[in-house]
Amino acid sequence: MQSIEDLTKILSVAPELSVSEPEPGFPVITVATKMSKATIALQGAQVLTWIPDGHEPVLYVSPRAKYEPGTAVRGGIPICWPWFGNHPDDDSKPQHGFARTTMWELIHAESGAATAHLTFKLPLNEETKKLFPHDAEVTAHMTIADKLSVALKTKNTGEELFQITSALHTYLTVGDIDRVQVEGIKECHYLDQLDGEMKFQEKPVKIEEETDRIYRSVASVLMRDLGQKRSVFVDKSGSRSTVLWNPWIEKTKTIKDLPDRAYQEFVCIETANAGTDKPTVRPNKTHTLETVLGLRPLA
Ligand code: TA6
Repeated sequence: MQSIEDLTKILSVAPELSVSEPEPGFPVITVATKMSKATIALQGAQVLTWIPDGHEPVLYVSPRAKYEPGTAVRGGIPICWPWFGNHPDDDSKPQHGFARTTMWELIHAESGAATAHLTFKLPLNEETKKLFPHDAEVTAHMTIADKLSVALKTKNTGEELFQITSALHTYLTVGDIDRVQVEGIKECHYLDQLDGEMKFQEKPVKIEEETDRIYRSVASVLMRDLGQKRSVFVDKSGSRSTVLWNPWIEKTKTIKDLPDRAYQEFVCIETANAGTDKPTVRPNKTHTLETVLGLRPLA
């Protein structure tokens, strides 16, 4: 793992960039430009917070999140890789893969007054090969300004093709869960993870119950947050599935790193390759999964 000194040296290229350890052994990078502020944990290359200048935070992070190596942080944009959800063949393997609980390496950092660029690399070794028995180079590329872009690149550096599922598991804050509309996934088919049924989204999407759906869609999503009088757009590429998740009242009570009221405060709108959307990465080819977030007035 890179030391605080290593990270400080890499980040010393620009005054907008810094690093701290809110918890021992858990480095967090801070980006503060005139357009926005962000924090990114080295573990999982996980964006924790993103606050456009003059606005309220866009990402939700649980007040009960644990910041300790090896524990997934509840909130921000967890990177689910090399599988989404349960491991396809072995339930004993970690939910959502191992990328989000592994310390990544910061390999590039630059910033101007308005825009910062960070690149992280996932260390893959004999240990991780037990979970993902292929040769790959995995990097996360972030552009932080008045929009936030996270691009997850999986390059096949081996001789055999492989398949992955993955997600940029974005937690968006909402002002009032009862006054949220999610546009862009109407008239799409979706896999309802609660009963395993394929369904069709006829009506505009509202969050009124436990919601855990994999929509078949390549479209951007617009989340209209009437409570905060704003909309958040979730643009994407390299993704044929959009996951919508809110645990609602009862499920939230079973999630120890979420307060009971949390279901009222976030919606996950995830740019994913999930369900039957399982990209094949051929030797020397790269799959890129990108999400771009930003604010829009509540039209
Ligand atoms: O993205 C939806 C989902 O797969 C839900 O089923 C729920 O498990 C959620 O992810 C959170 O997963 P986590 O492992 O972070 O608790």
